Amino acid sequence: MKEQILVTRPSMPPLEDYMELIRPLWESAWLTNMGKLHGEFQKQLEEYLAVPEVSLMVNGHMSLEMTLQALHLEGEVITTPYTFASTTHAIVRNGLTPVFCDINSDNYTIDATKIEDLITERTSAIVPVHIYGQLCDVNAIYEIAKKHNLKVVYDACHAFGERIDHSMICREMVETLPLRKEETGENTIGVGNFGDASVFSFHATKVFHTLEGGAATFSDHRMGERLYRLKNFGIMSETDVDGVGANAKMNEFQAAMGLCNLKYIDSEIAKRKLRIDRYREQLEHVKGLKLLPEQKGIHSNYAYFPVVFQEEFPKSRDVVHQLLRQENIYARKYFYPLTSAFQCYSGMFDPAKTPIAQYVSEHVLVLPLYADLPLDVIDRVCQIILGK
Ligand code: T4K
Repeated sequence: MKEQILVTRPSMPPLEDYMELIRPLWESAWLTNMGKLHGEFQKQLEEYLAVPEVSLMVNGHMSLEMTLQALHLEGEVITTPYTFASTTHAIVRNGLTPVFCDINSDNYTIDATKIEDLITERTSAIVPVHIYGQLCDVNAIYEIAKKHNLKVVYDACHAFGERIDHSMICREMVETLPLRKEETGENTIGVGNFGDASVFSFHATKVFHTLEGGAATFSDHRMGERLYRLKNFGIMSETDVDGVGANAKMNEFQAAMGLCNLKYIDSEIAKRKLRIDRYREQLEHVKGLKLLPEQKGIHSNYAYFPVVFQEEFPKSRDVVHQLLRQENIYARKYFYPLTSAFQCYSGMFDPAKTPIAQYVSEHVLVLPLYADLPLDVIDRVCQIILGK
């Protein structure tokens, strides 16, 4: 039997790097609750992501759940069903009602042209997802949110470290950005600067990881204060608890892994690009196979390689999935089923109301992709798909 190939494999920094960072923890015995490594990681991350503020969290899901809670939202939230369970669950677990908007067939992000039709007097926010690291139509979403006075929280769990050329962003929104081009001299904007906040996942399976972990990015300092309370039980001092918080703090071992991985992130992304290029060389322009577009003006992190198997292709998604499995290669149906079709939401939503999302979800397969994926495995995957 050939070696098992999974859809992803975490990037591991040199063990010595990690040991060096965690060794002092045996002396200090300070393991969590905003320790020294937590502080250092937060600072380095603010710089790398080019955002004004970062609040570190135990994982991406809690980053989203707490950020929504910090905004004191009510009623309905417009979002996409084409995502991981977390996005929809975070909305529902805040007592809010998700209203599902269809996605666009080009890059599978929320179709901004369909958002306004879903707005009611109960709508309080929009939660779009930069799915697979594809940038949503941030300009249109900005306009809609401004017009209807809605909050926007981006699920940027797939978009770690992405940068967008200034020229891609509407002038008015650029004016509102806290880190201005004139001050930073940068020609690009970190993806975490859009909306009221963005949330990232640093799960083991992500482009960048801290074992488990996540963060919210934002520019309003009051958001930072609220998140700090929410992630630490609402504790202000030993005797002062002024909010019904939970526990979502990042610990020192996670922060140490983050500090290590941050050193290598650019080369890891470069290796991913090489692998995506290899896939593209063989699968691009094949009739019936739809690949993600290479978005102009966006510095991608090459997070995922989804392929949509359309009817014109001789094999269905499910057949290819099975053929790969027979070869011990585990591609994944990210994201099937739609979150609106989950058993836990049975009878509450109609997935047929988002037909493009439904179609993509039933035809998509995410192929194995990670920084050290051998190139000959990619060739083998392509041969199986193309039936050579
Ligand atoms: N929003 C979006 C849009 C998201 O995609 C996610 C997470 C979130 C929010 C929430 O962020 P977190 O709270 O998770 O930080 C995986 C990940 O667990 C999840 O983080 C990710 N999205 C989702 C897309 O993928 P599963 O259920 O597919 O995980 P699992 O255990 O099947 O692992 C996937 C593959 O990775 C396997 O083939 C094995 C490999 N793997 C996994 C782990 C845990 C490893 O090689 N090493 C490992 O340590 O959700």
